[in-house]
Amino acid sequence: MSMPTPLRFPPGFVWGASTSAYQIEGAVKEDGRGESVWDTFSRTPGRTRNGDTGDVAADHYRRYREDLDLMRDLGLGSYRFSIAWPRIQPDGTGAPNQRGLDFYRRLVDGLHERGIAPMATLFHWDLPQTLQDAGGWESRDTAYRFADYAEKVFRALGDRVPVWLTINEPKTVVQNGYLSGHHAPGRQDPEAAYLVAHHLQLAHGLAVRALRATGPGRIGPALNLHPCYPADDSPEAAAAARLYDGYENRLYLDSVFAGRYPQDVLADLGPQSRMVQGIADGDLEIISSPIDILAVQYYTPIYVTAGGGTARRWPTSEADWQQIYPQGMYDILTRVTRDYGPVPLTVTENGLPTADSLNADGTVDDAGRVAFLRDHLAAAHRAVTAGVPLESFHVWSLLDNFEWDEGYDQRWGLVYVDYATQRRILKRSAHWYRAVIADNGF
Ligand code: PNW
Repeated sequence: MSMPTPLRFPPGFVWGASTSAYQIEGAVKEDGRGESVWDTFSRTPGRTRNGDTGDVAADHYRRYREDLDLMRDLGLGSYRFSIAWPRIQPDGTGAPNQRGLDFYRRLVDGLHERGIAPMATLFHWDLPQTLQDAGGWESRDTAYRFADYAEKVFRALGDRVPVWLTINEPKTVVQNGYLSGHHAPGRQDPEAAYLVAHHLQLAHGLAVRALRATGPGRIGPALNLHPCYPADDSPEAAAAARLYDGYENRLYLDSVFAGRYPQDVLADLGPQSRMVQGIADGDLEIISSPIDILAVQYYTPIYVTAGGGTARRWPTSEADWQQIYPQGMYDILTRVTRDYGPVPLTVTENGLPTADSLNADGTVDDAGRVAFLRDHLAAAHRAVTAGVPLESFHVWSLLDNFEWDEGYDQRWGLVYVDYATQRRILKRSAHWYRAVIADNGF
């Protein structure tokens, strides 16, 4: 009888989990927090499933100590969270709100006390509403407002946060916020969308520079990368997949790593597009300021048809946009290392939504999540074996939370949240992940 060979990650590999502020904190009026675009959007009838909002969410702002203890019990080595800009600058500008900073200082200190490394995202989509009213990311000034906010956070927390991530998934803001309109601010305007992309990239670069000017710490972008495959063997599908890859991946990677936007995307947008017109001299130098780490978020592949549409090849999850394809994790990690590396990598999101419920015996059996994570981690392990400098992996998400326009129906957590009582219950996947962490593999 033969046992399967266990997968062991390299010594020192770090195991973590991710969340974001608006999705878990609640307490939207607490301690001087201002309003964000997600408050506005989620309170607009018809925008979110069941009219759900982040008003209460997982009540993490009040229960963070309990959540810190949960993380310690799981054995996490890293916790990725985001800082809510409207807690730090309620109107998006000016002096920082001390009570907002204090919350994150308590959180970060609580992580250190438990031996967990903090990884802080500066922007996970909760733009102060006053800045949106002044044009939001369509306005170049928002990038400079962001740099000012980042500097204030660095000055307050820079001595105790070893890794910073600038903008979470600029592409999702572009595509969901400004193309499909499914996310705040709910626009459908392609010309605006790519100008927003440029300003998000500029904001990223300005924040990198702000960190260099204020102190130590490592910094990089958090990009959701989608491997784009041709849906068939035709040269037309290959060409369409190539351009699709430009919009999905190279727009964000080439600008950061090579200081240029991909020519095929710029040509497709056209010289008169708002984006191309909005690129000022020196912008790409700022955007390509050297980074220390690239955070990769992988959920799904995309299959591109000859006509430039998309096709479905693998089973989808509870999220209609997610096809389950673990090999995509290997493909994207090896690709960024080949094309842009070697750069230290961290996976900051990977996960699956499941229709979980609490059993009568108090357990939550999310076998699908266990299988998903096992298969994606095996693919990440193959990438490491092939030489990819991956230093850590974070599951999306630590807790069930507010899944944006999908509200609370989609549960992405290792830990089940009973919203009626805010009780936390470890799912089967959390028990499994704890063993993976303890063994540095499985
Ligand atoms: C990410 N897509 O969003 C976000 O960073 C998280 O806040 C979110 O909860 C998580 O993934 C799960 O959705 C994405 O359409 C949204 O491919 C959409 C896509 C990918 C990621």
